[in-house]
Amino acid sequence: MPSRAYGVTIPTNSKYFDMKEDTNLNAKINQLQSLSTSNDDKKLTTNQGIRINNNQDTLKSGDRGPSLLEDFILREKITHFDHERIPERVVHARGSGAHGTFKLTKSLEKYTKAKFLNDIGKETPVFVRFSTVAGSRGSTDLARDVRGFAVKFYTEEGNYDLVANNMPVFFIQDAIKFPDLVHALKPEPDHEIPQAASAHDTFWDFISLMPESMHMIMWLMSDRAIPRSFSRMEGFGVHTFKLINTDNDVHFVKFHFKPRLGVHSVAWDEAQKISGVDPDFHRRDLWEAIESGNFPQWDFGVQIISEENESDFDFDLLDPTKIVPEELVPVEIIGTLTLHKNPENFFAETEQVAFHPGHLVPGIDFSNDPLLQGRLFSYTDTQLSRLGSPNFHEIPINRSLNTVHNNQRDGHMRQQIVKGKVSYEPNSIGGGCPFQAMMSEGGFVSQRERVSGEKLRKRNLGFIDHYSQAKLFYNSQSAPEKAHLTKSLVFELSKVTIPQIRKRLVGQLAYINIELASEVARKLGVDLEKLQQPNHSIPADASPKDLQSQEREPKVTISPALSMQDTVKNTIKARKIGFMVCNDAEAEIIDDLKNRIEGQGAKIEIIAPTMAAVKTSNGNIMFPDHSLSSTSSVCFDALLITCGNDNANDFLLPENKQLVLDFVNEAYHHCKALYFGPGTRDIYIDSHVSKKKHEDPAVITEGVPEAADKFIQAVSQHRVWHLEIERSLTV
Ligand code: HDE
Repeated sequence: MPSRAYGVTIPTNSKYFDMKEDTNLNAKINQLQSLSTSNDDKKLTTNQGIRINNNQDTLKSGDRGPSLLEDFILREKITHFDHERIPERVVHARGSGAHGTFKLTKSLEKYTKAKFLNDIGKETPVFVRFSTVAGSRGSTDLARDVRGFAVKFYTEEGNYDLVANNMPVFFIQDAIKFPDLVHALKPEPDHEIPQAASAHDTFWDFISLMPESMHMIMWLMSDRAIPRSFSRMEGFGVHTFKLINTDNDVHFVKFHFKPRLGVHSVAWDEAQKISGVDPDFHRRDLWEAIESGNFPQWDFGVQIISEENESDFDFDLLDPTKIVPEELVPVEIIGTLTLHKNPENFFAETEQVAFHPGHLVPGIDFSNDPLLQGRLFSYTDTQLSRLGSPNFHEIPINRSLNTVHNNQRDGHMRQQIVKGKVSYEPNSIGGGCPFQAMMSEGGFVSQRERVSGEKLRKRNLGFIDHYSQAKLFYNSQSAPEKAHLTKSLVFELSKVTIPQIRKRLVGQLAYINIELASEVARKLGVDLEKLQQPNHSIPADASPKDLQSQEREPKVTISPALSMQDTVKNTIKARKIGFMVCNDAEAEIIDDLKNRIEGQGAKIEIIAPTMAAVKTSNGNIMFPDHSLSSTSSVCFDALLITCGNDNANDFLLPENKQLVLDFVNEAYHHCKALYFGPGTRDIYIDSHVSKKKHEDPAVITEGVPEAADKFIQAVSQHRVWHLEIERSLTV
């Protein structure tokens, strides 16, 4: 039915309504739909359901006032407005979510009794929230930061949350240091600067005194911290968890999500510009990808380690600053995660969703990782202050598909109406209900584990080696990745105002790689020779004998899985390509390129000199998506440009030419693929592209054989990072 607002009729066949007609329903989405409402064709009411006759004027004494206190409609509206904010998350405040499905492709029955991991083909509804860590709710998506990758599986046995990140390790080994880490990372308390950035004194002060962070720092300074999109990030459970089967056998497990589109990132210069031009870049990408049917997908994988092999590694499996290299334990792919539906309401779903690593189902259990153990306390606690009530599990997005039956009652905003007199156990009045479930009936039983030991605050010596895996990460990077990592360290540390902190950090880098440390030292004006490095990794009470016993030769020194260079590069699906077009441009070429590119799942957006319609050579009209001044090259993965003949080329008009050159030059320096179509010779000549000295597979000019295929191939490669220096020399 068409809807009307102020005389405007929105046809029901518009894109907006199409997306509501969902073919991707699952049990959770059905449950949510039964709890949602729409205002279409309804009369305006108060919260008490009374129809409102005039929502534009306050009730006044005379038409010039004063306003009357008795105006309950005004009071209700303003009171609700005054209270419509809730505290943002203390970390991970900025986030974007989507619904989807997890489909099991390989049974893990041998290892776990968790039903959603048993039957091949089983589909489990999920809600996933991606986030940055440091910034507040309104901050930019492109901050250099870790990304949260929190997955709520609505299983038939209750909710299972895998509250993961896009990096497989963490800054600290023990939960007790988390508030210190976050205080150091967040804006400084005196002036609340900087927003969503680690490049400041307090963060690097803390890090320079925290050698266990050095492995994570390698990840954070790499391009993994500035992803191209959420759909091109990996996800990692970080901690070691346990799987338990029906015979109560235990296996350790590490969880992985591997993106079908590969792991790809933007350049740091680009990230900073995107933050200005489109701070919602990742959120928009996720939304648009789902709306256009380009559903983001990940392979879900596990690394399984038997209890007997727990001590086989040169690190402790409980240490969250370590990975289990894939060369030692391969990742077995067991299923596919697909995101296919955008939320209907950001606040109700993405903001109110409450994750918790302690939301477990039978068959999955924690390990004794001291970081994980602390998280088990934190997440319920934080929901109480953020969502305001122990009934947060009743908020629609948090509801389990399995119905909830227990004797907990009352509290702020209780929704469920539990019948009967009984809310205690044992009881006879209620016939003993609700009954405890036996293990065979799916009752959760914690893994039986022998524990003993003195009560003490001490770290195990197996956690001491802070540098081997930082080295492993650095050594596994390609040359351009190493260069980016070095540059970002220089950028971040250049923002540090206290020289002592810079020196301390350079000293830490020297334990990882001396060339890296020297290069950073040179650019910061630090004299590496003069640095006397205390080894902060040695606990005060460790004896030299203890330390010697910890020096173990790492089994893996290079891991190709850690380099984005080795990622998937065979698709242009969901790429966003800018097509710069002006009047008289050859229609045939535009149509051909557009059809081919869109046929492979990429999206073309038309950029014209202004928002005025463009008339192509055959007289057809094209409506631009952007004008030269309303967008920027950083919003696109690649650029195509085509114009009319040189006499009538709007791009060469004085008001446009510099903007066009900026577009082209910037895309070139960010190592993107460029296609120069007919009529673009002058632009090509005046741009930096023409100064190139060597063949460049990602610069395609009209007329070369199979130009369109070559362009598509270049886009699928993401970027020509190996040509970055060459491309920057053309300025
Ligand atoms: Fe979190 N973390 N965290 N964290 N975390 C939160 O919970 C915390 C850690 C992660 O989209 C908070 O609901 C402690 C590791 C994600 O809603 C809070 C410690 C990993 C999200 C909290 C950690 C994570 C959070 C803030 C150290 C990767 C966003 C709001 C002991 C495996 C979830 C909230 C979402 C959110 C505490 C460390 C991932 C305060 C105390 C390690 C993805 O409870």
